[in-house]
Amino acid sequence: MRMNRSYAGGALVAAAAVAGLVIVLVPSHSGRSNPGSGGAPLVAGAATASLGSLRLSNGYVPQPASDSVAAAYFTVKNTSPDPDTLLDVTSPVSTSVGLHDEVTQGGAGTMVAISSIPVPGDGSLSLAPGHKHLMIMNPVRTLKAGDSVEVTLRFARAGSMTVELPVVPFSATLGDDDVSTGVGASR
Ligand SMILES: [Cu+2]
Repeated sequence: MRMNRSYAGGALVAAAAVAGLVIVLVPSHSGRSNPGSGGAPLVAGAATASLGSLRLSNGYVPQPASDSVAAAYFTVKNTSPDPDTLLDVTSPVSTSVGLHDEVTQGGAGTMVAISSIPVPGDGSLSLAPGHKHLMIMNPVRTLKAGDSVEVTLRFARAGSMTVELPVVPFSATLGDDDVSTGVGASR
């Protein structure tokens, strides 16, 4: 397991946001990937929520290693044939919640800011370590396991969904081949 959370990377993202840049490349804050599992280890006690034909599950925030940045993950299943789009995310704990993806460049994981995330019709959108994620910059309070983070997800078709994401110990977010969560990680 590698934890390459980069404080400098967070500062770069914040600076780029101020500068109005759409795409920024910064060092990855999570070197973890989940090949073969679809990238979404299930987490015990994770949040669920529904809005129209959208159902959110496995929502959580791994307890961050830094006070300056945290990541959030969830899956949204769309039971409608009509596609939707996650446009943006807001939270009372941060004035800057971004949508990020991770790509591999020159063998190193790198984060890239993305402006929206599609939710396919009769399909799902999955945010997971090593893949797409929410990036919560400079939370107004220290996020510790047992705490929760309210986020409001704004979708183009369905509207806004507010959900409380639990902050969980980092060990709880490992895949089923790393540690038993009691839930399993089959997909
Ligand atoms: Cu990120």
